[in-house]
Amino acid sequence: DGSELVEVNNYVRSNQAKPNDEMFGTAEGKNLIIVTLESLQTFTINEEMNGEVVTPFLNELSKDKDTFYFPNFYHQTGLGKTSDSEFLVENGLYPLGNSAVFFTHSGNTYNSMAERLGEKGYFTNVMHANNKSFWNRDMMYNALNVEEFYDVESYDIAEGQAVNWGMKDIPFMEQSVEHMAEMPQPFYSRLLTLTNHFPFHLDEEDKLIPEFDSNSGTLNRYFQTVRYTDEAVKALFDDLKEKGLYENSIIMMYGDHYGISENHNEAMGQYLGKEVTPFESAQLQRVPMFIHIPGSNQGEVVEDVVGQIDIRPTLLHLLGVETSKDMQLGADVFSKDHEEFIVFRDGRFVTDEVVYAGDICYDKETGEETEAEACAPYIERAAEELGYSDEIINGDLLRFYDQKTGNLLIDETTEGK
Ligand code: GP9
Ligand code: MN
Repeated sequence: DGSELVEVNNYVRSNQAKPNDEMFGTAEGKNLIIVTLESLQTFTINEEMNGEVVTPFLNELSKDKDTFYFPNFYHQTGLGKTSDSEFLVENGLYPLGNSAVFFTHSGNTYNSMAERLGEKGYFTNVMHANNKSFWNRDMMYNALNVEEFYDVESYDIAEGQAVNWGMKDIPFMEQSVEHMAEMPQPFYSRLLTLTNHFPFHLDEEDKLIPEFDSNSGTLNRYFQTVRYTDEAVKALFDDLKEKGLYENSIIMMYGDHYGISENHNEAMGQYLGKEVTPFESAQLQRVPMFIHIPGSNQGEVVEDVVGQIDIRPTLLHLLGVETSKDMQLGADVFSKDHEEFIVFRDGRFVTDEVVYAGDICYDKETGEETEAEACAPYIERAAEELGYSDEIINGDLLRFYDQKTGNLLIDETTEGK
């Protein structure tokens, strides 16, 4: 009957972070472009592989005066991979631990970011050159109130423009921007890239750097496909400028999840020059996040520990949309109340001081095992945070919530009975 919502609501309200007045509304009325960078991990950013720069464009962007770059941003996805990251972005809730939420809960009521921006007059859409039913996206996007899905049918894939899982990222960017040029403004577009996906295959002409030289062909090729995706992001920026869309847009880009699994620890250790312990594995769950606001001039590298759960409040606040009544977890990364405590979907967590992984408490600075007491208070909180999110999804609790007023649509007199 929705009575569980009382406790969930109390938790959400007491964990809310107030927006930062200086940042709130700084991008009001602008288009929002979110780019999901397939399988992109932070260990490739501002680093070299055998003397080759892997992400030249993103490196420059990370230092740009209009970019906030977050090197300590963690993914929080589970079995649903890309779709889990989409779920986090849209809802500010965690995906589920034992299933792909896009498949199992597309019939739920949600109050997505797309819905909020739609109410503000935005044209909301997702662009991804794959079959519309992959990850059950067509169904879930209806539940999320995404107005239009530009799926594979919306793209002309010429000879030589597909590799690996489908359309190459560079022509995808070009045609996506052509679609944007036709959209009513302001728009909210989410672009999902595809080329940097396991097993990381490329045509010869798209190999811009050599392979790595470990015993893992997967890791060896990964650097090349990352290098290609970097070129595609550059193409996106160029195309947006050419179509006159750049100035009036903010561009947020994030890695969806890891590309290199623990099966490649030995090769990964060779690249990193150190053994991949549970501590290092957790740190390898960092994926990059960039918030690029043309003309902002306030850009910086933000070292705080942040995660995908924080995206929704952060972006809505930048666009001048209040979220104090929203049923979301996570916090605006620019808020002074943002707490450095990020929970992975599997229960591991990271704070500014510790990393908890493999049931071991590590000192974040040294990577050495530290006393269990340093992690103890967070273990329960991590379970609680995931538990409340799961309750919302499993109980379809947003049915009983009016986001506009913050009212619970339940009979409070029967509550607890
Ligand atoms: C498929 C793309 C990749 O459409 O999103 O999916 P993934 O395997 O990364 O979840
Ligand atoms: Mn993915």
